[in-house]
Amino acid sequence: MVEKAKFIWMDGKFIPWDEAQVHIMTHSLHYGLGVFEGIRAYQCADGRTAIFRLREHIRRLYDSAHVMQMDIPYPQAEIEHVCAEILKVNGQKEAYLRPLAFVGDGVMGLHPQNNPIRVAIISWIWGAYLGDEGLKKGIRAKISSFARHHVNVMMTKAKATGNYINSILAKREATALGYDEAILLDTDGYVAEASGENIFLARDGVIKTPPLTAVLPGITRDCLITLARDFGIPVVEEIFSRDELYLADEIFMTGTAAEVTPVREVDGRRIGPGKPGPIAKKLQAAFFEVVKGQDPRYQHWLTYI
Ligand code: PPE
Repeated sequence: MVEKAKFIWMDGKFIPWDEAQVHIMTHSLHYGLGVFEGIRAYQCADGRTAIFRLREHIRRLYDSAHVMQMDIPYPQAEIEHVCAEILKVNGQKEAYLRPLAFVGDGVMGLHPQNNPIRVAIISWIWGAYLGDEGLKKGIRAKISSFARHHVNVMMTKAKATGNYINSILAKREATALGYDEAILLDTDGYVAEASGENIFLARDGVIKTPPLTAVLPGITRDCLITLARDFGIPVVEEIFSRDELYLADEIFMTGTAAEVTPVREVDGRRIGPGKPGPIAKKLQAAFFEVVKGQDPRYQHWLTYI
């Protein structure tokens, strides 16, 4: 259960958590058109709170809305400002921020041209998405029987609410079979991403991740590519098949919620020695230093509150 915070920002103002309700005729509830973000704020080593890559997340929110032809009725700067404010009004030193834009009520049917675009920002405490043990020891994943969206069926560059039905189907299937996470292939059969994370493999000292075709352009993915290259580890963005995963020395997944989570098994095959490898461990440690403000090279990724 999500623990309630004091306030939620909705349609321009802060209101008590329990009052953030919508009408059943809310268009997005019926047809699944909405766009959202997930952003983490961390308490830094010096005690201050910093939102990680706020500008990039809000930019992606507006990009998603643009793709979906939803006109968010606030300037980007205001949404960024509210993300900082909500942490203050809720007294949170660390939190997960969830901006959500959706189509309100008005007409029904598939042409909701004049229905209002509504916006909410929620902040709650979210621990390790794939478990503390998963972060430390690695998780077990399964290739899903569900394919990731074809690029002309859903708009995969958009973080759209409806896109996530596919993720839920995959996640349910994998967890029902006793795995921690699902890995989805694209409609050509190549590895795409996990239900809520981008995916990377390492073999012989080279990191590989699928190109940005059918996958979400992950902001954590971008961080990991940058950090790896700074360490001098080569990174290629290239398509690859599921058996390359089986043969990897290391695999890890990245996402705002999942942070950097190693994978120790795929489809019953042990990955490398079956525990997090040196590259995943090094990058995970570097990532946590960056988000906590301990790496001077990446201060520009932090918005201090
Ligand atoms: N792919 C998908 C499908 C995805 O949902 C996410 C984030 C990513 C990649 C990584 O993107 P980024 O957060 O920018 O590095 N998934 C979000 C939602 C998780 C949820 O269950 O809700 C997240 O991590 O916030």
